[in-house]
Amino acid sequence: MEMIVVDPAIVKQRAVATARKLGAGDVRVAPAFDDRESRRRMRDAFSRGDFAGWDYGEDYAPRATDPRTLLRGARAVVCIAVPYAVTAPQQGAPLCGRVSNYAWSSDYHLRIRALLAAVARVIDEAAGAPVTAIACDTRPLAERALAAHSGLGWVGKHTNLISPALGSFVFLGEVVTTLELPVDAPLRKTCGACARCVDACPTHALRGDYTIDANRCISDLTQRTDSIPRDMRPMLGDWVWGCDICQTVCPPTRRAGEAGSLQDAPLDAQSARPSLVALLQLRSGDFRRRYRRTAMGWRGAAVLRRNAAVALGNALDRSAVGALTQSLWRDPHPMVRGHAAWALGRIGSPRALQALQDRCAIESDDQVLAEIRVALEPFNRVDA
Ligand code: B12
Ligand code: SF4
Ligand code: SF4
Repeated sequence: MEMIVVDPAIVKQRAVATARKLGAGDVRVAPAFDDRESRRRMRDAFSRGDFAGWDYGEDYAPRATDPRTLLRGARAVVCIAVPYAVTAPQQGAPLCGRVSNYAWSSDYHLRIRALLAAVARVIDEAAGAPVTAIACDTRPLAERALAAHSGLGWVGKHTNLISPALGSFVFLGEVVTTLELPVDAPLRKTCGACARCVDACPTHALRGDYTIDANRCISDLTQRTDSIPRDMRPMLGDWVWGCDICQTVCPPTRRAGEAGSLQDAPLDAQSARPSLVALLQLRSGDFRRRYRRTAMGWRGAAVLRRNAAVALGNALDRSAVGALTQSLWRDPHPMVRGHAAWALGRIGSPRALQALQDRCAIESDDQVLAEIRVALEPFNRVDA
């Protein structure tokens, strides 16, 4: 690449214009620096065990809070907020689950990485050399802290970044660069006395001091690959992937939705409100066809079948007993059979209990057997 000397303010302008043309709702620049304050917050969170289910190594916090570890010599970070769907989908089929709006359409990682790559190209071309690295979700980078430093918004009590104009239903992405682009000022804003998200969270995951116990967050629980703790299952309600409750009640996000500044309606009602029985019966081939290209595609079909079993247990609808019984007998994954047993125990109809007893006589997996035995205990039933 030929070295071209360009005014950093013009490079910034071009980067911003490119990002906006490709769907960014706001773009601002933060300095790349060693963010000790966010590192302290992160370390405190890890030592409280707030992220016990995540495999954050010892070096995660120092790397995530210093973009210069991602790109040597980095001086600036272009922070980009891309709005996504807020429009409530039509009511789905009877007995349908609920998918978080961030997963309604095609996988955001792919869309945003394409946007970030285009912005990076603009900067590289202006510099006449590769001077950028991009990040969205999967790289060790404290994206919300960076967005807050750039002035895109503030970190709310639900721990998401809130843009004053767009609310919090925005994805974040970054282009880290060694070019010294002019930086923007952070906002001086907090949630003040508001605590709507804290009160609305059904699992009490939010503490109200801008921290979260992620082990209790439905978003985390629906994405884990092992069993969902029994005491948490009733709190999942009909969520089968992610959760939007704390953001849906958030005043700036509500205002943004009402102003119509957000986009992306679901592909169809089925994407947002899938039939729970269909999800419970989802096989790998159908999973690949339907979900591989969405943000729900990374955990596999068994996780979705498990989540559908939990939501059916919460729906307490006897019409699901047949499908749950089939699942208890036929699902190849013991985790799914175990959660189907739990759901049958919750429903507790004579047919559901008979299915549990019959299976108990021949089930060979210890964990499934343990689930069946607990499900057969009368105290486990909702009407007990
Ligand atoms: C792990 C993870 C999760 C976990 C843990 C969530 C959490 N609250 O940390 C789970 C699975 C629960 C999750 C859920 C969701 N996630 Co998530 N997740 C991540 C991921 C990969 C890492 C987050 C992380 O490191 N957490 C550890 C904590 C300790 O670090 P942190 O979140 O960065 O928090 C720092 C800042 O908040 C900062 N901070 C706090 N207060 C203040 C104040 C000031 C002034 C400053 C400067 C900094 C600051 O200090 C903290 C420590 O450094 C990020 C992508 C990324 N690389 O950042 C996406 C990300 C945070 N997730 C995202 C989304 C969309 C979601 C969901 C909304 C999806 C859904 N609908 O289900 C939910 C929201 C749940 C919730 N209430 O937070 C978006 C958030 C966009 C936004 N507007 O903020 C991100 C940024 C992905 C992306 N690129 O768009 N997620
Ligand atoms: S995403 Fe749901 S479970 Fe998680 S903190 Fe928000 S309201 Fe609570
Ligand atoms: S609901 Fe209120 S407290 Fe929670 S993040 Fe939004 S503004 Fe802050």
